[in-house]
Amino acid sequence: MTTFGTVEANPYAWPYNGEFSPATTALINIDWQVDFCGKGGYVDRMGYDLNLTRAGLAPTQVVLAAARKVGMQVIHTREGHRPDMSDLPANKLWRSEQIGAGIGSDGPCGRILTRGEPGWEIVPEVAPIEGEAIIDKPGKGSFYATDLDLLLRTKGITHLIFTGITTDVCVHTTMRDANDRGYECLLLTDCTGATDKGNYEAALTMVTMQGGVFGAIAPSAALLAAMGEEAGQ
Ligand code: C5J
Repeated sequence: MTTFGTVEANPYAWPYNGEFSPATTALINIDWQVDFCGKGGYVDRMGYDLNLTRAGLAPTQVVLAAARKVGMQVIHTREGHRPDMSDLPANKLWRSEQIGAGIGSDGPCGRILTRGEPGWEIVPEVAPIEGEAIIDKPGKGSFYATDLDLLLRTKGITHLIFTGITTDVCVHTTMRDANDRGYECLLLTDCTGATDKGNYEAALTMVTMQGGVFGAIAPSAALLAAMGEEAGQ
């Protein structure tokens, strides 16, 4: 079984147990959807700066290629609701309407955060390929109301590496839940972004508190170095 040494990470060399293997590690790409980083999508409609949520796309492409090369499991998630909105909590609908981007309402990319619509698709730069699992989730966390945990345990996955958007919402919720479930988690700092720079920075800091309360953080170059790859290749 191929193994790699530790990643130079913060606040500890990741993983805690000294090495990781592509056979037991999954790259989890969270919500790289048009709705979160594309023109006319949900985040754009709310008036946030797309440069912040798009910033991690290019480094994520490099990590994705490296993960595929070594045969690591790659799992993609998408946030979205059924077209009849039967899985949309009333308070989530209300809140999205308050900010002018009502979930299920029509927009330039189709109905906002609605399964099957153009805005709900993963952007082409990091689109899934044949054989990669896609988790469709109605909430922020990727474990809630999905079979992600079942998939991971069935494949014997114990270590998770995260990219995606947004750092402070869906990435954090998923990473926190994963850590509670015993998965050893690493968040790649340049492969994630938030709708607010301060929240992005704070979310990264939160991971590192208490000796790595939710896992560790590292730039993608550190992961690639541990895997014997070079950034930008
Ligand atoms: C949000 C997400 N921010 N993917 N979703 O509503 O972070």
